[in-house]
Amino acid sequence: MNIRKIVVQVIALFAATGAQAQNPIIQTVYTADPAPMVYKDTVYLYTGHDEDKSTVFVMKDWLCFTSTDMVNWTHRGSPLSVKTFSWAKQDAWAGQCIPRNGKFYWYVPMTHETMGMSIGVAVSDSPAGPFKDALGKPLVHSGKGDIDPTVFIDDDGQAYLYWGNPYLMYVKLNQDMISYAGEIVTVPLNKEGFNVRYKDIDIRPSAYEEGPWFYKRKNLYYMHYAAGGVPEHLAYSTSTSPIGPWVYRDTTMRIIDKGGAFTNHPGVIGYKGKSYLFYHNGALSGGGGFTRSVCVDGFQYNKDGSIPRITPTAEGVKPVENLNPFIRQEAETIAWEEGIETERSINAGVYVTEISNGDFIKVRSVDFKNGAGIFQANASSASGGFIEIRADSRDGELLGSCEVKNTGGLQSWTTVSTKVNKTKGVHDLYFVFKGNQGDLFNFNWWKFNK
Ligand code: FUB
Repeated sequence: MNIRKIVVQVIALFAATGAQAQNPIIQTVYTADPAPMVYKDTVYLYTGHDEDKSTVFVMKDWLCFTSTDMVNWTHRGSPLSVKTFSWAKQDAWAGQCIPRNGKFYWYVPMTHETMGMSIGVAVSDSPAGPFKDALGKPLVHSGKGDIDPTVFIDDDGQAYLYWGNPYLMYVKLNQDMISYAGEIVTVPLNKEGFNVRYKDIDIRPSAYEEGPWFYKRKNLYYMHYAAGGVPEHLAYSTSTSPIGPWVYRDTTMRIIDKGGAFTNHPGVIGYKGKSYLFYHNGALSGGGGFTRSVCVDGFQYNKDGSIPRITPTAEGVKPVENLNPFIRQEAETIAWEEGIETERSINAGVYVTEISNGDFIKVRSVDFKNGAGIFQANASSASGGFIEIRADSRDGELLGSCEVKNTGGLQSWTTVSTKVNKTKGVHDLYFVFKGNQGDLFNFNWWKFNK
């Protein structure tokens, strides 16, 4: 079944009302293994992509989303896939991207044609890609479980790549970010460092499992990871040096009982003065262990740098700024939606599609300031329909109704407009789609005029 027709059930699964639900943050597609990156004023969220209806890991590409407010996420498409790497066969598992010297380096694990799991590196001039294989071969292959790379550049310019399951390994990357110096080091997974109770690594460790996430804050190095086997919880260790020794600290997120997946995966950032933990669950309708979805919740470091237990919520986080409706906004900038999907074309880039009667998009915290009077939408259609513009809920005040007539085809884009009731101040904005049966139109971007 198509994800769009079942999304509505997430509310029941993850116990929030439709009005408040914000987690999972992406509803158009299954996402996993979040890797957030703050670059300039924007959060780039790189994720894995679980294919619909998977009963094993079926992961062919990675996705990119952006936000400047932490609640409205813009789908930037799929800038990297297994196909980008001539040597790779399958398994677009958890990676991380980092900027350096005007370029963006994205470290990703995949199954090599002959060697098994290996880590590749892709490079781009833009954080949203497209990315190219930087080497034409794996960067790392130890044969000891080369998955889930995390990358960090220390204050002295030394970059570190950590990764692995069941071992935790690292190398020091060279300045070029696509080669490394020295040996691959295997970190001792002992009780002091990672709460591992067994000396024999082949007996599943009780703590460190996979999905490391490495960074520094105020002279303390943090290693977050998925822990404990199946199902996983999240935990962290700290060190005063980038190469350990590590001190086990605590669980950051317990096993998610309701709507969880058997894996979890941390990604931690600070953004606009707040701290966030990205993770994944199986709470979207049709979701589960192989159809996961990325979520985000906020936390505050304690004064001593320790991290409190973080509770997964359906409500997620609050906006850190309002959205400006007087500049072009992409239709695929979404806080919550029901029924639609996104697609990409050469003419339009990423756009919203598969729009049926009653589907809607919610855009959160839109600041109309002293008032908006005109609504414009860029759309294409082979049949036609209406965009109802509503304030604060899907059946809230009707500000206007913008007709999209047949434009001569689903890739024939036209800008249409309508007058709207003078709307002032900050509101959640709802686009509720109306029309006869079938796909009504495609929706590319929108904008209000004063
Ligand atoms: O998504 C595939 C694998 O599942 C990842 O590499 C692990 O971290 C776990 O989330």
